Order: sequence, then structure tokens, then C-alpha cells
Amino acid sequence: MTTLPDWLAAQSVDAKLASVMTTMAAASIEIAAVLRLAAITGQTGLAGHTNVQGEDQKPLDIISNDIVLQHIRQNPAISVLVSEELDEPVHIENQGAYLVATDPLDGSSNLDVNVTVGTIFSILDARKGLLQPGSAQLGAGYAAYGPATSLVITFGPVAAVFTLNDDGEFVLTTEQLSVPQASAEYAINTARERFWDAATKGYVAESVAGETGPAGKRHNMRWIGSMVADVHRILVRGGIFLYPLDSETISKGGRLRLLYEANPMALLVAAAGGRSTTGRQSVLDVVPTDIHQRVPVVLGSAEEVARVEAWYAKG
Ligand code: P6P
Repeated sequence: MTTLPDWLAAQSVDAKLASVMTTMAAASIEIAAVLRLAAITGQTGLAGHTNVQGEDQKPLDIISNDIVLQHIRQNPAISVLVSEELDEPVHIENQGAYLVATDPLDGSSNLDVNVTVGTIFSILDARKGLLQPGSAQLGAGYAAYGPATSLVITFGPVAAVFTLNDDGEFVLTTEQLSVPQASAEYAINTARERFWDAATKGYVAESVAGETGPAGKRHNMRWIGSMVADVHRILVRGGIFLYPLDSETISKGGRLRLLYEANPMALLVAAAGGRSTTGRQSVLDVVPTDIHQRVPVVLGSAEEVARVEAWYAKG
């Protein structure tokens, strides 16, 4: 089986860029080990808990962030870390060429019910600044901590899947992900329907109408509430993920974060032949104004994303 180092060596990318992927893979292996035993060690996904000794527990997303930062500090190719868990970027004295933006433990509120969560990351050229559009990403990926620990990565042309084996190595299990152009499975938090705009309501109503409506085919709905889990399903078997702007999130610009959730996922989906949009423009074209900027996200099978865009085009 092809290991991650073998695969990276075969990619036509700068060795130092490849080393950033190696660093994030190593961090994800360490995070996976912590998560696997968290219930036994008394750690939870939520902030503010204390352990049996009454000691304040660092929530697992802070622990995950610490692990990522520790690994990043050991790679002289990386000079900047932007993290959902840090108000400000960390500038590392190595002054390397690369910036990593990460959500070190996305979906952590699902940990206590043993649902797949993940580490999402984006790689940029640090010399070009913090606020670059997703189209400038040099690479992206996520680790999914589920029944298996998967690492899904791209440098742009393809999105490949690696699975952690019992020797602590990531081995190639899918050479090239390909999102089906058409699909009949949508992922949205339907409890928010009262906040939705007309385009979201219109698209979901068409899907719910199934074969009796304009979509002309029966749809299914899946919402795990963990972006990594929902997006991984879509990358593997197709579908569409929607966290649109709604009357409650509009004041913040959306729910999900641009630099370290929407952009890396949009690059992976594009590498797999899918599409992403805010509803009005490609996610990858959004020029950030803040490192923690939020953005509406619709991504997945190209035909379904186009159907959402058609609803937004109706105004
Ligand atoms: P809701 C997890 O908190 C997260 O940031 C994403 O992983 C997930 O897709 C979304 O929020 C879930 O949102 O509205 O279902 O709680």
C-alpha cells in the first residue's frame, strides 16, 4: 500500500509544501489518540468541565489546538498559524514560507456522543498576507476522527484519502475522490427553516417534493451536525451541504468560518469535481476582511449547487 510519504514524494509540489501536509498528518494522529481515550481520561468536548480531581479540564478543542501548534513549531517551513481557537495569528520565529489556517477540532460538541469530528486546515503562502481568497490556497485537508481516522488532502489537482493503520501510518485508500455531478441527498439543519431566505426555502422544498416536484427524483436528507462528517459523505457519495445565510446569521455574515472551514472544504470539493458557492459567488473568490470571517456555504454535487444558484439568481 502507498504510504503518505510515498504519495507526497510522487506529487510535483515543493518538498517544503509537502512537509506542511506531513506536519498536519502527524498532529492529526496525536489528536486521534487523545480523542479515542477521552471518555476514559475524563476529557470532554466542552469547555468549563473539571475532572474527577476537580481540576479544570482543558476542552478538547484547546488541547487539539495545542497539539497542532506544537507540531507546527517543529516545522521550519511554517511561519504563521491562524486558528479558530486563537484570537490572533501566531507568528513563529522560523519564518518559513507557509501559513496554516485551522479549525483544530471542528464539531467538538459532538464528541460526548461519539460522533465523527475533525481537524480542518488550509495552506497559504505566508508572504502574501493573512487575507487571501480561497483560490490562493496551496493545499488543504481534513482529518476525520470516525470509525477510521481518515486524512483527505489536496494540492489542487486531485483529492486523495488516506486511512490510519495499526502501525500509525496513513496509507492511500482512495487515489482520487470524485463527487457525482448529480445527487439526491441534501444536508441542512432543517430546524432553522424559519430563518431561511426564499432561495433556501425554494431549493429545499423542491428536494422535499422529490419525484412529484421539479427535481423529478426522490431526495434523502442527512444532517450530522459535524461539517467534516457531512462533507466527507458528500465527497465520497455525492450530495449537497448547505449552511446558508439566514435571518439569524446574517448579522455575523454566516455561521461557518471562511479561512479554515469553507475555503479548505471548497478546495477539496473542487479537486473532486464538485462546486461551492455562498449563494451569490464562489466561496473560493471571497476576499477575506478578517481572519475569523464567517460566510454562507453551499457545496457538493455540481448540479445541485447550480440549482441553489438558480434560486439565488431569481432574487
Ligand atoms: P448546527 C459544528 O459546530 C459546526 O461548526 C460544523 O461542524 C457543523 O456543520 C455546524 O456547526 C452544525 O451547525 O446549526 O447544526 O449546530
